[in-house]
Amino acid sequence: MIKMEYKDLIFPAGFKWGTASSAHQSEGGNHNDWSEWEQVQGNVKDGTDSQVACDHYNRYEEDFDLMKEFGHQVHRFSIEWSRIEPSPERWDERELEHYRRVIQALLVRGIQPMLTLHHFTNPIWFRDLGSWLNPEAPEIFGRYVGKLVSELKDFDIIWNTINEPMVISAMGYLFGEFPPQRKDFGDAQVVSRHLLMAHGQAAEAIRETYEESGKNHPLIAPVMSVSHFMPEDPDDPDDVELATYLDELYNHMWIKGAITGKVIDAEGNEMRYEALENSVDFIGMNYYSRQVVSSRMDFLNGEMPEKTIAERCDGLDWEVFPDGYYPLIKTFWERYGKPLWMTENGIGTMDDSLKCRYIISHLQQVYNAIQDGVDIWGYLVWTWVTNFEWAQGFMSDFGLVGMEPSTLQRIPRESAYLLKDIIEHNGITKEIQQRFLQ
Ligand code: IFM
Repeated sequence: MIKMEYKDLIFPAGFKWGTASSAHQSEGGNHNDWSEWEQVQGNVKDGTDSQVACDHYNRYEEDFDLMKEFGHQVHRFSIEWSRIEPSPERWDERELEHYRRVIQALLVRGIQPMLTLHHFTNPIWFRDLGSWLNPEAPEIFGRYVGKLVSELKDFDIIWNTINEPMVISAMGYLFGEFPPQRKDFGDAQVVSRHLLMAHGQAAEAIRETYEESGKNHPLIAPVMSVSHFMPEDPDDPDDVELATYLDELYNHMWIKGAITGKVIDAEGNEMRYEALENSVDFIGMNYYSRQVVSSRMDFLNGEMPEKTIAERCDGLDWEVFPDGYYPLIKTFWERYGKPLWMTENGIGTMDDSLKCRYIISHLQQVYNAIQDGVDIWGYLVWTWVTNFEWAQGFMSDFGLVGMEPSTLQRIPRESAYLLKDIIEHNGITKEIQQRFLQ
C-alpha cells in the first residue's frame, strides 16, 4: 500500500464549524404536508414517519449541551412554519416562545444560530391553497416571514431563506418523489419561479423589519443544493451537452435569478423582481455527490447509468465523490462573487469510518478552494443527531451522534469526536488525515 504524504490543512482564522438540521427531520410531532404524506403506505421507503424523529423539540437543550461540549460554533436549523402559522394569519404565541427559547439556548452556549425559514415542509392550509403553484405563494410566505422576523429580530441570527429550492421543485414536481408527487416539467418551472420570488419576499421582509427598528442589516442567504454533473461518455457530445444543460438548470439558473434580480415569467420573458435586490449576502452550498448522465437514457423518468463508485450513501445510493466539490465551489465564486458557506455536507451511513473519511476528503476540497482565493466562511456537517431522512425514513443515517432507539439517548460516534478534533485545530491536521485515510 502506498503511504500518502499529508500536511496540516489549517483553515483561516475566524472560519466557523458546526452542524445543520431541520425542524421536521428532528423535532417530532409536526403536522404539515409532509406528516400527512408520510402516512400513505409506500411513500416512506422503510415505512417509518417523522412523528418522533429525534424528539429534538423536547430535547434541544440536551442536544445543544452536547454541541457545546464538542466545541461547535454555529448551528443551522429551521423553524416549522406550520407551528407558527397553523391557519392563515393566526400566530401561535406558544410556538413563537418555544423558538425564542431555542435561539436563546444556542446563544447562551456561545453557538451562533443560522436560521432557515423554509426547509421543505408547508402548513396544510398552504398546501390546500395549491402550495408553491399558487401565484400568491411568494406573498403569503413573505407575510409569514415578516411576522416571524418581527418577533425574533432582537436575537443575533444569520438568516437562510429557502433551503434547496431546486430539490423542492425537482423532487416534488418533476420526479414525483416528494409531496405533492407531481411529474410535470412546466409545474416544476412554476414552482422554482415562485420559490425565487418567495426568497425575494423573505429577504425584503427581513431587511425592512430590521431597518424599521433601526438595526443593522443581518446576513441573508438562500441555500442551494448543488450536484456535480458528468457525462457518462466524455467523448460523446450529446452526453456532454446534457451534463452542461443540467448543470446550468439545477445548479445555476435559480441562484442567477437571485443575484441579478431577474425572474423568467410564464411567457419566457425576463422581468425585474424588485424584492430580489440585495437579497443575497452570501450563498449557502449543500454538496453531497455527483450525477453521471447519459443522453441515451430517459433522465426525466429516473433512468440513470449504473453507479460505478462502490462507496455510497445508504438508501439514497449517492456515490462518494469529493472531487466534484472543488469545481462547484470555484465556479460559484467566479460566477457570483459572493462569499460562501458550506451549509451541508455529509453522508448517511452506518459505517462511521466511511463517514469520517467522507468529511475529511471533502474538507480537503474546501481547503484547496480557500487556498485558491475563494471566500468561504464556514462548514456545517449534515447532521448532528440521527434524524428522519424524508422519503428514506431512517434508512440513511447522517448523524454524527447516534440514538438508542427505545430511549432516544444520544450516543456520540467517532465522527462526532472527529469534528471536535477538527474544530480544536481549525482544520485537518496531518495526524487526522493519517489516522482516518490510511
Ligand atoms: O436531509 C437532507 C436535508 O433535509 C436537505 N439536504 C440534503 C439532506 C440529505 O439528504
